[in-house]
Amino acid sequence: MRTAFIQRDTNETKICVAIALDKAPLPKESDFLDEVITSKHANQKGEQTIQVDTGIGFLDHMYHALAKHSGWSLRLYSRGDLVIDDHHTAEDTAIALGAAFKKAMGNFAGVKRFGHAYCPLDEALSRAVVDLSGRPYSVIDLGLKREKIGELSCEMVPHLLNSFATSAGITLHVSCLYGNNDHHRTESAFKSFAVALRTATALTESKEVPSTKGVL
Ligand SMILES: [Mn+2]
Repeated sequence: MRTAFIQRDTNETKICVAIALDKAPLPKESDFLDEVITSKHANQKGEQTIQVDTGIGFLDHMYHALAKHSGWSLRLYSRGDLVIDDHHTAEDTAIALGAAFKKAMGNFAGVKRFGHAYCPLDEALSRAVVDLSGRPYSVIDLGLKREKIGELSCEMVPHLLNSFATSAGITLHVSCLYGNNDHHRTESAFKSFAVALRTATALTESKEVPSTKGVL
């Protein structure tokens, strides 16, 4: 069962993340979040349960899209120092989510390892390429022009994708190739990341770790 539950508490943010791949049930320790997360905008139950509440609406929207198109169930709850700005919450939720993903993936045995995807959103098109390499690295080029989308600073979008890649120990390249609308550019980037991850994490028939080194 590729699932994980983690809590990450600092003076800046308090975060709980539960993740389940492969349509597995979410870890029971996260059930209390069902009572806590009452917002409607990133909250769905069906084949996938996805409940996200970071206190930043557009960030919830992006994590919702990431979970949905990666095929995850996800509960992510954060309360942070938004009275300062969005920086710690955006960064720390990405670190926590990356750590939960890494924990759920275990030793990365029997996965495809590589994945890539192009996803459009209307006029915008993004490309993501993922290698579950164990080598944290990212190249993110989104070309966002606005200062903010909702309450999320545009400068935090590449930073949080980098934070996820570092924490998860994956190599991630995401580019928005074109598009006029920054909401569309960002959402197409998250969707392409999700679809690439879904391919990379897909299970093969093998029980081996897909590396010439034998470990990832
Ligand atoms: Mn949208």
